[in-house]
Amino acid sequence: MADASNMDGEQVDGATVLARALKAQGVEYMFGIVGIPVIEIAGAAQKEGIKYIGMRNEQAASYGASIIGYMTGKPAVCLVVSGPGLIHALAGLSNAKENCWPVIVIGGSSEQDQEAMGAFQEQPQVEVARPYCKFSARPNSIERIPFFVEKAYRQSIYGRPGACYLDIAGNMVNATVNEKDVWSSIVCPPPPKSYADPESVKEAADLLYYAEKPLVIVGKGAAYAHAEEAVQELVIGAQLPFLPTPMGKGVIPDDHELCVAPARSKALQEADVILLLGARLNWMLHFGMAPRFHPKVKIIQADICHEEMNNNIKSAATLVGSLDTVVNQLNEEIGRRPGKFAFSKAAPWWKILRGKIEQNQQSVQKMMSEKSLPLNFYAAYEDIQKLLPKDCMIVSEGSSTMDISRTMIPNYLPRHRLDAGTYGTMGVGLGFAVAAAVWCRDHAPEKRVVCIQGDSAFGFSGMEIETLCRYKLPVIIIIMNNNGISFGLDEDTWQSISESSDLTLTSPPTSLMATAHYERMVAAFGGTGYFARTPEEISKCVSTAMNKREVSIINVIINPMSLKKPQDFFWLTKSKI
Ligand SMILES: Cc1ncc(C[n+]2csc(CCOP(=O)(O)OP(=O)(O)O)c2C)c(N)n1
Ligand SMILES: [Mg+2]
Repeated sequence: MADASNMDGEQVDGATVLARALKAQGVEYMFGIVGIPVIEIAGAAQKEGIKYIGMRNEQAASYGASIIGYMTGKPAVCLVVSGPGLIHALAGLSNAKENCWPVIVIGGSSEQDQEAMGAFQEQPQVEVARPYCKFSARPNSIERIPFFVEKAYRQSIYGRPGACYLDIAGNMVNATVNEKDVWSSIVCPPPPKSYADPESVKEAADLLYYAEKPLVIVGKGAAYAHAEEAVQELVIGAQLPFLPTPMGKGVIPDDHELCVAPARSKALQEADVILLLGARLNWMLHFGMAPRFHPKVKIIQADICHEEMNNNIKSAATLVGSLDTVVNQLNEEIGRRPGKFAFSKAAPWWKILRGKIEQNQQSVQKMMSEKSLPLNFYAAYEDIQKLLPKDCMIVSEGSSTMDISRTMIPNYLPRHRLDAGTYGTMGVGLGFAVAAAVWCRDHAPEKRVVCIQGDSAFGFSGMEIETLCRYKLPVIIIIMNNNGISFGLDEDTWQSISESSDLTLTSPPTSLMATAHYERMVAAFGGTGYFARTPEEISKCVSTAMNKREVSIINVIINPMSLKKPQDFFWLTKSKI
């Protein structure tokens, strides 16, 4: 470390060196919770113009930072204290890793000369973070901090995006060095574009050209890559049936006639050629295996990551590269082919899919029209979705709440559905909502953020309603309250067993308090709460909340035994091998 007394020139402290390095790379947001030894880092970041969002739990802070990465393709920072602060943030690191989102977590850590002595909150933090990170490191001097920042930034967005961790020793935060000795880093350029092998592109075009039952699956990798224009050109140009994954929704609007989401199971089971665009054959797509997929299906994979190719089953064609460029290559190749594709709209494949879509729509229609109280999810969602603006950002988490919202709440724009994702993580919702709302405030002030959560999901990070109110972020939180994790007890049963027995022995492990008034919580911070049981009350509350620019909680009472359609409920278990 430089000795200040012997140096000419400006002295600069470690916090400032770090903040300037982050700013130089283009970091716009820092989420976190401060304490020893990172308070000065948050202050220095603000001084450089990085917006600091103080959260109530590091889990939510790390989720918030990572969703900025997904939405913008640039990492945000999550700033945490040593030991337990970092341990809480591992939630967001692992969630980002599984979802392939860029994020940089920065943890303060104990002083270097107290290493192994039992220092305050001492923890081998670089090692603790490493399993979830593409890069986990501790700068060895203040002067070299910018080198590490650039490397973390670059690693988070190059190749398959992911999480990075930087450990800042407590003694480096306030110590000063001579500014002229500080490492001057390059500003990380955007990820270089990569192209698929033209031979593979030809193979893929042939497979699609001769397919009788083609299907395109649009994943969140396509959304992340901003590939919507190329994907729309491909799907609409060749009139291919498509299916979005939950967060791939909106790359092509859900209401497009080529969307076969209501015939999902049938489409997966019978398709003979499937093109995967930024979607992985993991549990969400039943590993690409029979009986959920046709045993002879030919898979074409398009993905940024080599290692993802041929995962679980052997693909017929592998297109490795940036999603937008790869799809454009495919468009060009398809454009060179004469005549029509085998699967014109009159093809038997379309008849099969249309039949299934109609059948499914009828059964959904039936559930929507059952308006007896307490309402089922479909009936409640019908009234909610009518009032949501087409451009709003939907945050969604829960079990039934989330799965049914996938069908019932349409998305029209890419990167506008933020949900529990590949890791199925409950508790992400409010962190996502804070981040999405801050981003909207700064970049799309007319856009609303609507956060639809189960009553269990809301509870994981419920205190972030104070964060929303503190920063005046007018998020509408809709709690689909069915008294539990997927289901619960009705009010009378709850009342009677709570009076007559020891609930720790008798209440079903899924149950939460019956008809809890979550909406009352927000009044403590200046927001407005609404309680809605009937379709009329739902409509009134949603439209009132939409017309105000404040934090709202709408507590929607759902039948505690209202479940998904049977095929949706067992979609996960059936796929197990
Ligand atoms: C971090 C984490 N903890 C626990 C779970 C297990 N889990 C799955 S869904 C869920 C909550 C579902 O209940 P709710 O949010 O009320 O939605 P509902 O299905 O009732 O609509 C839980 C706890 C999880 N997925 N993630
Ligand atoms: Mg619930």
